[in-house]
Amino acid sequence: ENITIKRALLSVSDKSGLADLGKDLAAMGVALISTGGTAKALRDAGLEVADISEVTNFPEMMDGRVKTLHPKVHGGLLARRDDAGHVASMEEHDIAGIDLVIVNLYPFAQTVAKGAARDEIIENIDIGGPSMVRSAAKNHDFVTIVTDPSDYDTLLAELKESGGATSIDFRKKMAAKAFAATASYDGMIAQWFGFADQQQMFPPTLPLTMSQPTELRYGENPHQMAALYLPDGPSARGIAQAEQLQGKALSYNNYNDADAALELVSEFRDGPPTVVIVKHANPCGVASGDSILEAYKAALACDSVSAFGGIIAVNRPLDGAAAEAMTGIFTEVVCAPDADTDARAIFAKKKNLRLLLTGDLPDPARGGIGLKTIAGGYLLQSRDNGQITEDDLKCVTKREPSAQEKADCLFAWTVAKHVKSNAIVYAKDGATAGVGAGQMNRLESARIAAWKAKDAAEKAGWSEARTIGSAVASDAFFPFADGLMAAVEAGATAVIQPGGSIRDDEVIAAADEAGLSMLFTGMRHFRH
Ligand code: 93A
Repeated sequence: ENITIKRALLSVSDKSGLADLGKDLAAMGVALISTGGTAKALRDAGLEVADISEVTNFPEMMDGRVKTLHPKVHGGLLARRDDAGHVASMEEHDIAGIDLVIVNLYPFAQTVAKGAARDEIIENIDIGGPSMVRSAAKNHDFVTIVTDPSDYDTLLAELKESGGATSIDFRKKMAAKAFAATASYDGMIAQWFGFADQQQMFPPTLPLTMSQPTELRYGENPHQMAALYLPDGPSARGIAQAEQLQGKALSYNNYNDADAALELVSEFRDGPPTVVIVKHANPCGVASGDSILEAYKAALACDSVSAFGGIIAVNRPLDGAAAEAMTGIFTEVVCAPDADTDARAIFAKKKNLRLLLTGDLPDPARGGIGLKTIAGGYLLQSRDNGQITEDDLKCVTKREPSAQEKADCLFAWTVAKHVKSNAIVYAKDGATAGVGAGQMNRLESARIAAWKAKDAAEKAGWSEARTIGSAVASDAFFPFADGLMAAVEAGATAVIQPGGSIRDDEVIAAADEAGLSMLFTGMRHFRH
């Protein structure tokens, strides 16, 4: 049924297009009611407007927190005009019907985005606006609701076409849009609470609101469908926000691997130039150096076989020399905070290589959540943002580590945090020497890492594997001495691990006997 618009309530934060809309409505003989700022804007445009306080017989109060929350407003919005009881109530309480509502809400997301303080953010949680939007949308049999300035033209076209009325189809469509708008608005607020008080508030409020998904070519395998979702409100920066300069769209696996690479290199945000090479979400080479070029060479030398088709992340803007070296073998994706014109030109020639610019690297210590599906449910945990410093290390052996051993221990430990468990990482002079990932026991990871280091030495023509004189990190404690002994056999002289096994004494004794220096971190980094 068509409903003629006689009385409209306008209350908008985004005042774009307002004056023109007001003029057109007034020209059609529609009476206008408005809240403070909106009324002023309409008057400035030469229009006649009734203040909401005239309707409610109450002043706008409490800094505007209470403006439209009144039965004279909500009665006018919610009354069914074809219901005798409702109509009687309107008459009894002198409530006039409102036929059209033009509302958009306090700019909550924009206030968060500009880095406002908590008080200002809270003040920008709109209460009266969404209430009017929901009242009008619920009563769309009789009331038209428009929440998006880009719909003003559609509204005017509708009114012109129907002689100053709207059709039920139009009102339904706008009501659906209105509920979507308030749902996403509240979703953003809920998300902000979780985001602002990450550590204090757990479990966080779900569901999180998400953008429209971007479809990906396929999932982990070609027979699986896949899509990328971005949070609708505030979020940490990450691979999902990176700017892609060239190459075809990223695949599901590319996103997953690039995320792993960026997360690991971010641990070195404040460190020397560092390069991470990732394959199948595990690092296969990580190194720090005097330049990105030097670091890349050292990272590649760790496992040049696996690096083929890998994903690289760096912690400094890319220059031409590093870019040139990186194009020496096939690489899927390179992520960097930025790239200079030389680097961009070199990559531009490699059509299949995707260059992602991330801007400043994310804070490795930030909060956040990890979400994983299991059949019939979801597992959620806070992000592994655990970090240790030198002060947290406890030497449990007779021999203290040398400065270099300690530095290599910390380096290996940081890498091990980002390797699938069981993780064993050998490192020497700020570069990984061997990475053992994803085995079902720690001994095998230790053996595989050592074997790979030997292989790398043969390929590079070095006289010995770089595990000789290395530091070794284990993501969880050694339950027995055997894993440790495999590292000793490989030539490691220093060990870093959480400690905490019931057989720690046995493991410490074995370390002392082998002349090792062993550090306990007191923190575990399982990653599955
Ligand atoms: O502070 S509120 O939650 N309380 C209210 O009663 C209320 N009524 C409308 N916010 C309220 N509004 C919002 O004010 C609207 O959603 C709109 O965004 C804004 C318009 O204010 P003004 O007309 O003063 O610029």
